[in-house]
Amino acid sequence: MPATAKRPVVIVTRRLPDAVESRLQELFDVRLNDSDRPFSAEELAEAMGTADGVLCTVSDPITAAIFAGGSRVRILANFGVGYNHIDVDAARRAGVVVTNTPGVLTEATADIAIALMLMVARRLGEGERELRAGQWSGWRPTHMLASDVAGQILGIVGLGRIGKAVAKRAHAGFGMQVLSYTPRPVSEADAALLGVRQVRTLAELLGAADFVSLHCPVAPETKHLMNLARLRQMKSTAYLINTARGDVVDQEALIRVLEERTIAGAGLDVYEGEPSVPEPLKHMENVVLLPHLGSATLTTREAMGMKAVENLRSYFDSGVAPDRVG
Ligand code: 8YV
Repeated sequence: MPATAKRPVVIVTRRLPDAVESRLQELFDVRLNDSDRPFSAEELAEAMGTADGVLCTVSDPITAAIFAGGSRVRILANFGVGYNHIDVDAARRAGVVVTNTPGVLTEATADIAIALMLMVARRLGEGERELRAGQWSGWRPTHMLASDVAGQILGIVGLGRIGKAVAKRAHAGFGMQVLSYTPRPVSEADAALLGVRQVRTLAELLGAADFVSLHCPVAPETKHLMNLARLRQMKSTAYLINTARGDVVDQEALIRVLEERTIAGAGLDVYEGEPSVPEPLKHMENVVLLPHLGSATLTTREAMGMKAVENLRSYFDSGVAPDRVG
């Protein structure tokens, strides 16, 4: 961009790591959100009307109505790989490009999936709560006996970047037998490298796995993929792990199978209707609840931010955004 050119106006909906905010200030006429308060629907609509680019996050539901009043915005640079909070068809109709940040949060998110498996199976949240409450009476052979992780069967639903990174950790690190169900199977050679056996049906995976870990995006085909019938296909000793999106699981059905002990427990990082989390889940000892921390390391959040910045910069300079999804 020539130094004399008028700089594009970019509105950023949430606080970002310092390095990312500094880079945005270097490149654009940027409006940061120092208060970090989420934008209301009215504020989002206003941003569409006043900015050339909006850097948004999962906490901004960008519905068709947001574009209704007409828009100046040309690009929505989403900070995150999942973009189900953006009505991409409405953006396209409004002539607005949508981008995401793939690749840079794979390892951090895979780590959290493994952490949830360990936490829920080994009763780590429960143990820590007991100790902090002053209820730990000391070591004893029968205290808080839990389930094994090493050597168990892990079923991965969706073998994209994050699913593969979880498979590698589970197979190489924990000696787990890894099954995967994915609409786009990888080659047998790649599956062998990952230590994964690809199964043809979700039912086969659900019936065999000790842990079912979700790694698919939300789309019409995957909304409530884990419904009551599918949850009931899981083993009664199995755990459900969700670091993908809350909407992939029918949350009411999950509460029901947990209450009925149809499955052994769940480790969740994402919810339907975040940040609200249903009360019954908060009272279950066999459930681990994290506040959407999948990508929450400083280096990852910086890398995500820099990717969003690069999408904006490249689009304003050349009309091409590297991570265009809509
Ligand atoms: C992000 C995520 O922190 O990238 C994603 O899809 O779920 C998270 O890691 C969040 O989406 C930020 O917008």
